[in-house]
Amino acid sequence: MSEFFKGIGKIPFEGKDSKNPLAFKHYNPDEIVGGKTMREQLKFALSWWHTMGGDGTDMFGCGTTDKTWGESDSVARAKAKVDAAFEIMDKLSIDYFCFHDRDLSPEYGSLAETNAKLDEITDYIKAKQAETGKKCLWGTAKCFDHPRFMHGAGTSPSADVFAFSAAQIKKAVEATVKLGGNGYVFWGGREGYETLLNTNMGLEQDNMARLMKMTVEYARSIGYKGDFYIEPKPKEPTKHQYDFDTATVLGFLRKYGLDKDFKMNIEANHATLAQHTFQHELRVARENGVFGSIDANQGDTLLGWDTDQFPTNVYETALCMYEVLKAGGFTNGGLNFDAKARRGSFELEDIFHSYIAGMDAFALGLKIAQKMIDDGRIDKFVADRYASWTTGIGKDIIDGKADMAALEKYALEKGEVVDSLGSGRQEMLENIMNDIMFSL
Ligand code: XUL
Ligand code: CO
Repeated sequence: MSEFFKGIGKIPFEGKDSKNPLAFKHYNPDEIVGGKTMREQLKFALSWWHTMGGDGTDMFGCGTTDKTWGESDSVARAKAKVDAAFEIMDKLSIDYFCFHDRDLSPEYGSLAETNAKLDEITDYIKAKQAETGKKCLWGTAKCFDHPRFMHGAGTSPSADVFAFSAAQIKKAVEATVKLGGNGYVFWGGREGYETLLNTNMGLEQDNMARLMKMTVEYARSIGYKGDFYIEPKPKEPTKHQYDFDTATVLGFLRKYGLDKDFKMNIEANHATLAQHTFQHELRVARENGVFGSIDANQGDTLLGWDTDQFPTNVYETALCMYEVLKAGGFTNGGLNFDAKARRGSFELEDIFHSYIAGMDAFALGLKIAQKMIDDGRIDKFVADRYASWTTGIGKDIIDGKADMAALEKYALEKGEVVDSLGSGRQEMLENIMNDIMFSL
């Protein structure tokens, strides 16, 4: 088997004083942070679509990077992609990968032929996994690419398209189980609308829930033990997507009784498209017990679309890992780099620079987050700020011992309370965060 990245060896950890661009400065896989190794805490995954397939094509121009992997025949190319992906994972010490069915193997003439060719590729991957120990973090079905999905998949006005989507998802779940994946993702790419003038929103949402329920039932029936995730995104490609943000998805899951089956796969750039911070989305998921996995990337705050950049903003990775640690760390989930090198970063070597940048940014984020927790100043401030709920009237309210009349009596006796309020101390806390970050 040929080597695709000849000039690049295994990326070493050289520490923060290294100036070698092809070395980790902060990601040291075996270093213990917060009681676990960094590789266990961070669970990095390669995204098959961007890394193996994305060639820089955009609305204004063709690809700039050759991602044919030296093959013109579809099956040979799909296999070469597998070889190249495993070489990248090995050289970067990445333990996991995530896939869409059609990134592994494209569509052929009929669904039966497409399924048979997918089987051939998943056989090939499974053999590679047995050799290398690399794992699947999650799988999903690409139910948004082909023209048949122009009006949606599970939310299509056409029952035939719904049936086709179910068939495709059934096969994608089987592929995920076959590759040992512990996550199955629904990202509602075209599950939304362009105009309400042509849309039966109630039926579309009922149908989406039906498809999700059928998927859970089928997956469990074939022995799938992992998690199901929804990946919220407010828009793009459709004008409005039903899975707008975590709070909206929670309402949907609860309405249809799916909240015990699904967790969130939170993507940083999707959070900012919904006008939230990445930390906000993670906090909402954590507080509601539905934190699952992360699509790690970053957007550009000056742009209104999903730029899927490799994450380099350490302030954000630190606040992200703070939420992850507070949620008890990853269980079945991990950090999937749903990110691509810029169109101008077209050389294959740029794949390595991109991942090294993202992995080092998250390694730093993890160390800072652990330090924020060990330092304790922020946690103590928050605990003190809410201290009135631990005794007296606050405790009575929480214990259900105070009704409206009792609270009125309390307020009448107490008089004005404004003077008892403490400052929110936002600037002091932001400075503590800087102190922790830059004294690492
Ligand atoms: C698109 C996106 C998807 C999902 C998987 O914005 O994030 O790649 O992660 O379908
Ligand atoms: Co994503």
